[in-house]
Amino acid sequence: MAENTEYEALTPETLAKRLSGIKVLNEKVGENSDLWEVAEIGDGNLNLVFIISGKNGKAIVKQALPYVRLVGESWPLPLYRAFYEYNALERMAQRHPGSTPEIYYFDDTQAIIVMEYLDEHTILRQKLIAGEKVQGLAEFLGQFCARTAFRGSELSMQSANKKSDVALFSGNVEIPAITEALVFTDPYYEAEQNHHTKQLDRLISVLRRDVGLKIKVQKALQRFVSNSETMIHGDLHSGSIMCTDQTSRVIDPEFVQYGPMGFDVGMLCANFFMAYFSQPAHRQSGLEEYQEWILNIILEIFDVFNAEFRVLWANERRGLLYPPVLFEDQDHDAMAACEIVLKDIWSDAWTYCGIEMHRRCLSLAHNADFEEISNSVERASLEARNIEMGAHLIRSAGAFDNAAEVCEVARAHNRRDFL
Ligand code: SR1
Ligand code: MG
Repeated sequence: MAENTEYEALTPETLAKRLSGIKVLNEKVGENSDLWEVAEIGDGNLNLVFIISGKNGKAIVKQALPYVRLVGESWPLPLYRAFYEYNALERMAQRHPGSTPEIYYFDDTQAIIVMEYLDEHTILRQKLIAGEKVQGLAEFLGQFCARTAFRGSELSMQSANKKSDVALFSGNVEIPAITEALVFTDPYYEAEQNHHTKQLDRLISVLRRDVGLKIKVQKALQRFVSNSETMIHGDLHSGSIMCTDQTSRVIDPEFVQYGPMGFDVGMLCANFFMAYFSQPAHRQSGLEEYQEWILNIILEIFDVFNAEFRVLWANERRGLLYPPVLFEDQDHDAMAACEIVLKDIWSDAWTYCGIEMHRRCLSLAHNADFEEISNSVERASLEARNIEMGAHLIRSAGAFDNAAEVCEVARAHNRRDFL
């Protein structure tokens, strides 16, 4: 890397000169950095993302900024998140090979990760807004969530490795703090940075007066901050997944921490439910068919997650939890224990799902599924369905036996007018 020993944000003008000495970029993009074309394509809330094109091909350079891009320099954010993201990507690649972009290079001081350019991939959220389908999406995501959950826990890891990994990631303090505030706390009171569609005023005020619901959310937050059972992506929404028509990859795990097994899959399902509820504003033709396709993704994620988790339970249970010496070796049914663990994961997941559905309409960082609806009356009516469904999930999370029951609740909310 360049001679800079102090952090300096890259620009499209400075990037080629500053990164010209990185061997892997010379291989992947081209030897003569004067010929590189550089564009800044970051549209997320936090970082700079550059695409470099050259004679040999393309690469992505992601650089953390020392503040929240969405808000500005008034909200400082540590650069060290790039270190955690890099380590998370390495572990995800081990736990689910091929699920993430290949990492070419990492520079701690400059908070830079150089990675594979995912040719022809676009952000899943954009595909869902555009009504596009992705083959194998649910299978990929169900397997990703199950494998990372299982293989990052003491069901699989040796205790010493798990403990040192928990210690490593526990340095990632300020980034999970964003989730603790924006996801779990701010939606439920009039926090300064919140905003919402005006027509939702009354519905939101009723929601914020529901003490029982707030307690359930706080209990979920308690588990989020204190239950370090596996390494979670921490921000697995449809903007953290890139797809072609047939392949998918997970990106952006800078919100990584050790946390509850149900968190990622719950947040993921929330983003499909939000895509589902927002669809009437994005299309008329084929609306019902596409909405059902989205619900089927959730059903399939649930089935694939459970099936994969059972396979891992049967074949890879090498950690200290539920050891064969207590079950198989004594002719006791280990799979019955697995079902109980799965039931708890999904009860947690539906709670996190409901909370994520709330925060994207009530807190600081909304999502394009709803934000791109310019007619505020229409947006409010669709967001109202989403918010009410979120509340239903938080209140009843433990009562669902399967995703089919949850999807039925979504269909019922999709037919109702809550304003
Ligand atoms: C201030 S950051 C806002 C949101 O963007 C990230 O992608 C996370 O979802 C975070 O909550
Ligand atoms: Mg992100």
